[in-house]
Amino acid sequence: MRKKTRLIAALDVTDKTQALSISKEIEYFVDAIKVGYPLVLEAGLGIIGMITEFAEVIADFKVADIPNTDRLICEEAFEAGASAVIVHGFTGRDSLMECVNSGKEHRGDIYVVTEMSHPGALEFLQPAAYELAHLAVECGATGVVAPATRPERLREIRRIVGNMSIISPGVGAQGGSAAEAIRAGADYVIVGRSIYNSKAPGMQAHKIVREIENACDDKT
Ligand code: OMP
Repeated sequence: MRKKTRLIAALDVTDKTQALSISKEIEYFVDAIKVGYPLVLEAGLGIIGMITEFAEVIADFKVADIPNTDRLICEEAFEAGASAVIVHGFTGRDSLMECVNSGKEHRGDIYVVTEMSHPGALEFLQPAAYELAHLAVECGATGVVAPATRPERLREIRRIVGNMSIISPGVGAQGGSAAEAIRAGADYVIVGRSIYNSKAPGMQAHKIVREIENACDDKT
């Protein structure tokens, strides 16, 4: 993924026309557009290829199954045009390795969820988050997903994964701040509702990009 604006837009809308018009409006401001079940279940897998006209697509399928099923899902996503797939690591090393291998075969990226950004993540995922980060490193994933809602946890996950890429959701609607996530070690922030529910998604994306730029300046 290019690293120009460090903004990934999560396009969780369920209307294809709206998805394409927002993609066009924000294309200049994003390094990637993340597409998941809400849009794909409504518009079909072909929507991934359509959105690649505007930006690289990350397929957020949170893949979490046995190795064979995981490989089949990753293949579908890459063959539809996605350049990255988000997967879970809690299914274990064999399942995750199958995703990583599929990524290598398709020259695509695999991002592994560590601690999720929502409150419920404290129940099961938080206790395992650092182990999941280690597992992502050991399996050779491209990067991890870590919470903008808990910068202190993000900072620790950065320490564990070294130079590995971190993409960080939870900015805006979930209460996290783009600037804080970047300062805590995120390479990219993921923003959904604050952009796609805005009356002017392009302007909103631009505003977040400026916030990220300022945070990067603070770090140097
Ligand atoms: P907003 O809360 O609307 O900005 O959307 C956040 C996006 O990031 C959604 O597409 C979520 O599914 C996704 N996400 C999280 O919010 N938290 C996580 O821990 C992981 C993800 C993700 O894997 O993208």
